[in-house]
Amino acid sequence: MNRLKEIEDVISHHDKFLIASHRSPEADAIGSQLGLSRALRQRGKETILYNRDGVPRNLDFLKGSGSILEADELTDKVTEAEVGIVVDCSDLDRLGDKGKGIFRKLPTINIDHHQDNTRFGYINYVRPVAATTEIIADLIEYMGLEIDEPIATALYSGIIADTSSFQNENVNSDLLHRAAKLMESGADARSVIINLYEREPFSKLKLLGEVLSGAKFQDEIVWAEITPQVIEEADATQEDTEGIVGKLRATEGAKVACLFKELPGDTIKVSLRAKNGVDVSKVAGEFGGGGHKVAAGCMVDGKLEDVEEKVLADIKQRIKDDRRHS
Ligand SMILES: [Mn+2]
Repeated sequence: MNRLKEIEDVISHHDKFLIASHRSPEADAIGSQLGLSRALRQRGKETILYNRDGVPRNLDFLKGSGSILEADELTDKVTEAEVGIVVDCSDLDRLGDKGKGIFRKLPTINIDHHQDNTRFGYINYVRPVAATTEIIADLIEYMGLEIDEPIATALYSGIIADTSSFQNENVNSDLLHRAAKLMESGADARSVIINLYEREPFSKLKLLGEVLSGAKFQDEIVWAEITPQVIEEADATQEDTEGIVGKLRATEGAKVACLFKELPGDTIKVSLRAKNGVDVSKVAGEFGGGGHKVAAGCMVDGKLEDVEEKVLADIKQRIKDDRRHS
């Protein structure tokens, strides 16, 4: 049976929906939540929106962003929800403990584009397109609902974020057609760019400078590290560390970029970006994480230098194997 039809059937037979996405959300997560919620409301449905970490500051321009509840704002109201919809989230663990507990008890529709999605829903609609908001747009159209200006802007944000403004390998003509249609529906493309890329605090620039000055480049791998001390010295926040790994990837001759971020308690957050072949979701998978071919990540317990050594060795091997096969 057609998945969109299955989802539409469930939606038409219920009234209250809890819509969630992964922790530390970015524009594809929040845009999918807001776009879908607004569309369901057109159909007279009630929606509750949840995200463990709330909405990042740079997405507060999206209409309805104030209605997304964080973990400590989730009240008993949530228990009234009949159906859960999880968007842009590969695994229930990524909802956070509270969210996971709630969604385990709800019949859940899982709408996502991550290739490593664990199919945790009772309906799973997983398509390897560039952004989950593309799938949400298809669903809204399929249900015969209107993509109005706020929905178009929310969905367009997801496309911009997950393609790095149409720069990634995942860009194809379908995606560009979808983006064009969203603009026809009123998506405010300029304000998406301003909010996503031109609202950075000065502390972020300072932090970027610090981190890049310590970067290393060897064997087609470029990498850098962030320690709590560096963040403190730049007077920066954890949020300010977003996007740094993308700058590393710009290096000519680099096949893989990695950022090693030391978190409290000897845990290292590893962010990976690739170009020219290597599948970094496999690297992340090796260390208990996941993601996409060109963008992935994992959390690894251990000392910074040990984790660096292990992860870099794994990447080096893959680059070698890759060369052998091509
Ligand atoms: Mn996404």
